[in-house]
Amino acid sequence: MKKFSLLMIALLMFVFVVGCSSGGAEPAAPAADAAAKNMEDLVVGYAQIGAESEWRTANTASIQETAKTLNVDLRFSDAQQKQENQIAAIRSYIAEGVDVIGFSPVVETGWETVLQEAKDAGIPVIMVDRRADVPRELYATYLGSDFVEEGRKAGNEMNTLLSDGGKIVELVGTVGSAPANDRYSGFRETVNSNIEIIDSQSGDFTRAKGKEVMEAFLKKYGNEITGLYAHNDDMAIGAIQAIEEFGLKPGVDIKIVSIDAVRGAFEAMIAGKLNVTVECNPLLGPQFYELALRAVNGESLPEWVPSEESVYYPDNAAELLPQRQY
Ligand code: GYE
Repeated sequence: MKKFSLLMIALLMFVFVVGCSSGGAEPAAPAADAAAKNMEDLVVGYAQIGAESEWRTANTASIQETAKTLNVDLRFSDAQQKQENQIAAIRSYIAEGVDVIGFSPVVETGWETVLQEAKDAGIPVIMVDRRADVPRELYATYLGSDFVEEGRKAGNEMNTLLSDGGKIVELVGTVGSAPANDRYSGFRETVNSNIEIIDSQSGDFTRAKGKEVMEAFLKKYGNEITGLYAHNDDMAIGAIQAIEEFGLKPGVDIKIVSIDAVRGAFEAMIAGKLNVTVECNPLLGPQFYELALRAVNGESLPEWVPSEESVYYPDNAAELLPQRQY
């Protein structure tokens, strides 16, 4: 009986496949052309992390504005920095049957199940900005920065600022996120051994938390602190306030290196309160839709498409600020 039904299923599948490929009154077009979609045909689901930083605001604007320009049908959600909200959003895009899903995984782990669901539904997934730690077959490509390299650059900058050594504190990004993990380890690859990291705590990539954690550091270590490494500009900007309220001069008494290169960082450099910012480019919209279209049209994409970045200093910050797009 079981054998018989298996045979029936196989037969039915054969009839279906043959029927689909050779039947119909229209002459069969080449497979690639028949499947090819244009930008304006694309329905994209995008599960954003939240609005925790200036960087994120610029990133969201780039995703939304580019969709408008390209006439892409974008379904966008903000997970308020909660993984469960992102998973729920991805599930709803699968249920809606979008063509492609983009998302920035708030943390690296815990995505296999939902990404397998997308794969089973035949929907390609593009990781944007942050990476998830999942097998290669569960995503089409990853578009984003080399966070380890950003950490290395920050370490080198701290070496220059504190060439005689010093004691520094570190404001870590969101615990378990790719940029926090990588900026933490990259920094340690290059920072000199005469620079002691006396404390390291998460400020969750926000100004408010950056300020709060810096206050605690200052209370604990006071004037001992000669440097601060912040995993993003927003936390550095929050910390700058804490340092001033404590009665020390940010950028002078405490040398500060941070990452992102948002406008707020340029303003802080112009005011002499921030020493260096390492760039992390949030304007990923154009590249994202390009990759989305290619994925939907069945192209296989590289595992990683890196974004280009630089490092900026106070000496030409005023000159560069007007050109900054974020
Ligand atoms: O550096 C930070 C944001 O994932 C690269 O997230 C991004 C980071 C960015 O909140 O400001």
